[in-house]
Order: sequence, then C-alpha cells, then structure tokens
Amino acid sequence: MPRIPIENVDLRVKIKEMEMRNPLMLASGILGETADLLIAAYEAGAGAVVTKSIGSEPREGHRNPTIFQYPFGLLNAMGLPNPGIDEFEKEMEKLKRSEAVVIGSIFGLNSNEFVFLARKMEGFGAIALELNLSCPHAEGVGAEIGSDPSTVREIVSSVVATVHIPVFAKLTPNTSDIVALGQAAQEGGASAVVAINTVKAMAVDPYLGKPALGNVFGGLSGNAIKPIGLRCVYELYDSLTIPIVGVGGIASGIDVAEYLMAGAFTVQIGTLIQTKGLKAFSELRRELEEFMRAEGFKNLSEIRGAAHE
Ligand code: RRO
Repeated sequence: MPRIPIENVDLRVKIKEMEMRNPLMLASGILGETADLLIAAYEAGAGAVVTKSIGSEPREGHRNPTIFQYPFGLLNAMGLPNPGIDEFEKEMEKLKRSEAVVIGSIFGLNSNEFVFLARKMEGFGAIALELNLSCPHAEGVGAEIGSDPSTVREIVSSVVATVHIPVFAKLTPNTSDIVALGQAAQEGGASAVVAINTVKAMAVDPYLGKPALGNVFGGLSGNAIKPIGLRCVYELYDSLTIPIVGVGGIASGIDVAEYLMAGAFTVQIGTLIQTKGLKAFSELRRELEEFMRAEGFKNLSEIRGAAHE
C-alpha cells in the first residue's frame, strides 16, 4: 500500500458514458422526489444524484409511523411513495435544464413494467437507470422479486435490451447469497450493481406494546449496516467484473475509503444526508482527499480494491 504523501488527488470517475466529478452519489429516496432538492444535492457537491424510486402509478406509501430513529441507524418503511412516472416528467424537465448528473430509479412488478418505466426515464433525460430490486418491505416489488437470481437476470436483460443508457441493479442484502444476485445482474448486462439497500428490521414500542412502524417491518440504514455493506461489496468484488456502487452507513471520508478498498467503484450516501444535511458532501470529499493525499493514493483506481491485495 502506498504511504508517500502526495500533493493532488484526482477523484473523477466514469461508468460507461456516465462521467462523475467525484465518487459520492446521493442515494435513492433521500431528497429524491423533487428536482429542486436533487439539484441542491448536486450543487452541494454530489458527483451524481439518484431519484426516489418511481413506479407506473402514483402511490401514497405505507401508513404512519414510517420512520423510527435508533441511536445507531434509521429504520424506514416509507412504502415507495412517489407521484408516478407521468407526473415525474415535470421534475425531470427541470433537472435536464440543470448541470446535475441524474440517475433515474424505477421499480415495478415484473420485466414488462420495468421496461415501460425504463423507456420513459430514458426519454425524460436520465443519464443512467437504477433498478430497485431490493426495497425490503413492499409487496410484490423490490426484494420480493429481487431475491431470485433468475428474475434479476430477466428484468435486467429486458431493460438493457430496451434502453441505450447504463443500467444499474440495486441489490438486496436480505439474502443468503448476494453474489448470485450480482452475477445474475452482470449476466443480464448490467453496467454496475449497487450494494446494498436497507436491511430488513423492526422496532417495538414498549409503552404501546406494539411494533413502532405502521408497516411493522422496515429497512435499517446508517452506521449499523456499514459492516454488512462492506462485506457485500468485498464479496461481489471477488466475483464480478462490472463496477460495484457501495452503499450503507457511510458517515466520513474514511468510511468512503474503506468502501473503495473493499472494491467499490463509487459510493452512495443516504442516511448521513438526512441527519447532517447537504454539507456532508463537501465534508466527505475533503476528508477523502485528505486521507488519500496522506496515504499516497493519487486516484480512485489506486485505492480501489486495496483490501484484497
Ligand atoms: O420507499 C421505501 O420505503 C424504501 C425503498 Br423504495 C427502498 O428501496 N429502500 C428502503 O429502505 N425504503
């Protein structure tokens, strides 16, 4: 591992034709329902922003409470609230007029629905697509279909055959074999996999004597899941050739470096933005640059996968 401090580091990164000024992407679902907030995240320093997952029809989401804050992480069961793809065109129009690098996240019940949404998102100007195959608490979509490698392969390959932009598959950690899901996405032609979505979990309100979330089950994000995200990225790196986008509990530039060393090509930031606000992007960037300079890594390809050597 290089140890000679250097002057400048280059954080630019490219996945297919998608160019990013740094590897810090805003994760889906965080500020992702309106163009203004996505633009604000980009202006605050994100390398790219991912929209909230959008479906064919408007959807209200699960009943309240939809959020429970643990000291070590955030539990959510939003239930895919979104305005529906046709209504979302307005936000994409605004985004197109901005500088932001926008990845459109979509969810559906089957490959036909994913293909329908993918065509629309591409038409609206998304630079890449993220297929949500991993929401842990919604009936008939997300992890319910994304835990089966053959379904993942079929959905990814149908979308890849339809659009001309890069297709990312966001994978669930709620499985005994995330590598099989990653391989299926790669075989389907995905340009990258995103690992991980939230970890299925729950909370109990001891005073009410019942589950704390309206939906009972939700997805855990934040600090608590960083070791799980790292393990998934590390395992996927050993068996895939396509880039891995690492997500889960990143709260510092050093955390970003750890994900890169585990094999992440880029990373996504979610819960930290919710708790700390948009200034987190510039702080993460500064901390990552400081770490790389001090440790002598000139660019991302030098640090990426270092934990495997
Ligand atoms: O909307 C949600 O409840 C949600 C989604 Br789509 C997801 O992919 N992951 C998550 O933790 N929550």
